[in-house]
Amino acid sequence: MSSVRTDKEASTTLDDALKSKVRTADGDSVVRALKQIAEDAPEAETIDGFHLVIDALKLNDIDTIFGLPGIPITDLTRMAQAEGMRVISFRHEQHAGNAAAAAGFLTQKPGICLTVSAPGFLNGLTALANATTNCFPMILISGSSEREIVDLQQGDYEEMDQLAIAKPLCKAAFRVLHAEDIGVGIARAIRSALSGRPGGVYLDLPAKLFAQTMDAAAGKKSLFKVVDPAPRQIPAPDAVKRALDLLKGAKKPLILLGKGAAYAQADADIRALVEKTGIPYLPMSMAKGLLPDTHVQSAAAARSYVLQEADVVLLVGARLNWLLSHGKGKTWAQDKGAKQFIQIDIAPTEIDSNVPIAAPVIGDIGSCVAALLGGIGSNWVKPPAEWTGAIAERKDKNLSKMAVTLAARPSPMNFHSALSVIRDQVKARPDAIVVNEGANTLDFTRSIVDMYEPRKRLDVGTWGIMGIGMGFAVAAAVVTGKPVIAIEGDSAFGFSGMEVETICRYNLPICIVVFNNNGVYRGTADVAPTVFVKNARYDKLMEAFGGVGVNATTADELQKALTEAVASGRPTLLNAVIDETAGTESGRITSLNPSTAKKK
Ligand code: ADP
Ligand code: TPW
Repeated sequence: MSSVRTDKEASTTLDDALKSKVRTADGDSVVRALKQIAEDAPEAETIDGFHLVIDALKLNDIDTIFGLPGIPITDLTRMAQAEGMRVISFRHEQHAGNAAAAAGFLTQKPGICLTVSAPGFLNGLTALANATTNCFPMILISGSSEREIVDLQQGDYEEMDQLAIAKPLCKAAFRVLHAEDIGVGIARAIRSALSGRPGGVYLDLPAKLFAQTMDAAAGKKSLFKVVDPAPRQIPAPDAVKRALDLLKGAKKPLILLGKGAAYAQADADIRALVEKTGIPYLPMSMAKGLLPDTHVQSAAAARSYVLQEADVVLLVGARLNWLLSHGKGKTWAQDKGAKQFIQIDIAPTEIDSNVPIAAPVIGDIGSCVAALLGGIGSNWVKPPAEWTGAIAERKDKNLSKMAVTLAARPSPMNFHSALSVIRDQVKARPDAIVVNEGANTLDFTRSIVDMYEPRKRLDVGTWGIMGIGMGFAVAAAVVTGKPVIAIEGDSAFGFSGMEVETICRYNLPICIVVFNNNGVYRGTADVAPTVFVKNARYDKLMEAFGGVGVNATTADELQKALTEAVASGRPTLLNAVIDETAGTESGRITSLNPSTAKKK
């Protein structure tokens, strides 16, 4: 590492030179002395750590940084901007981190979040852990204090052993100490985030690194573009055959699509697999739109029935976690006879995590689905009409019932009447991206608002985490340029609400609809902790920063304002006034809540 002259070494040399020349000098001779030193210096062209980081990212086709400035990140963001990168600056690091995660999910490139040390780093860490939990590729890059001071705990400004703290919360964590290792550090971070099961990576860059300089040519040589960062993983032929044999023998087969399938961008083959086999399918929430929700084979409107009745279930990029009742119990009617699972996943250790998997197919979804398709010839027998007919019957019944509820226009609005308006708007603009969080607001939106295109729905994901709203919305608008409709519970919105300023600052085409029912879950309760200020006007928040705010008390008002917002592309917040008695505690997952479960 001796070839690298650190800033400290550089300034020491300058100090010594100055001291020797100006011991008795006045101001003018100091300037003259400095000029002389500069002229005497060898002509070698150098590059510093800042530019090596920027060049390494750009070389790997990363063109956007989400972050929040502070020493030394401010300089890095300024230089990145000057070098043509898009820098989106947030009001809180968690939202910058969430934006990076969503960008990773949407683009298959790791989203970058840049923060300062200790508190900034910790604020970004929730997003990093959430990205890892959801299998979204992102890289949290944080500035940090000098190792020498951190390790001796000498009390630096914002001192913290960040690498150690990040390690258990992400897929991989690295630190770069020397300028010539920046290329390798960025490459390892990118490959770790993207390969195999995607996830979050932490990259620790001590402040001192940015000011290090090295010979420009050697610096350039030290950077490289990662070759094939997410290598395909081809499933074993015997695993494919085992899966096909099981599927062929099924009387009541079901395909379950998860957000891994959405991430994989194997849209055409997934659709072909569903349509060629004729097997009914269920999308998990972020897989909605992989095939249009109105597709004849969608069993979403008969969800409980198909989960209970299916005999063979093909999981495509979906884990049998709490969102699928762990593949056990009443939801799956496991007592009625063994249900058999085929599971496509890139992570071999996911298999058997909850129930035994009869036919694991390990590989990337694109390759696995293509291999299954290859084994489905013209002699494929579609599922019995008894099965598909029974599903269709239940679907029709449930959809007709739902249509009546959606057509009602109660005053004040309830979740259904407000969501029927949003449902129509998304139908009219299927390219719009829906961001969704809350409890009742989440559950009702998921079942009522049909999606028509892949990767158009972003939500609270595997953790059911509140606070992703504005970060996800900003990323969706920035990386796709499409209109975004963020459907937010009033509590959920509060977690990231200050980012409306960010939305206005960048003039993003985002329309936020706050489902304002005066509290967490609902506005009436015997316990005060869940109740908010009555009749709050969230629309005024947006107006404060120059966006459009509308207080919508009827479905007609909501419809007009939403249509205008999506058409105009202007930052807009619609305060949708919802009946404060309409929600239930924890939405539809009351069974997870000990206090309400007992009451049942
Ligand atoms: P959902 O919440 O929609 O059910 P999960 O997040 O539980 O989905 O599951 C996603 C699964 O997809 C993870 O187990 C992950 O390993 C897997 N996965 C992600 N990307 C790919 C890919 N390209 N190929 C195969 N499996 C993938
Ligand atoms: C980081 C717990 C789950 S849902 C929710 C909270 C606080 C808010 C529900 O109220 P909201 O929606 O948004 O008004 P609605 O439609 O029911 O009225 N902290 C984090 N994540 C979670 N999940 C919680 C708390 C929670």
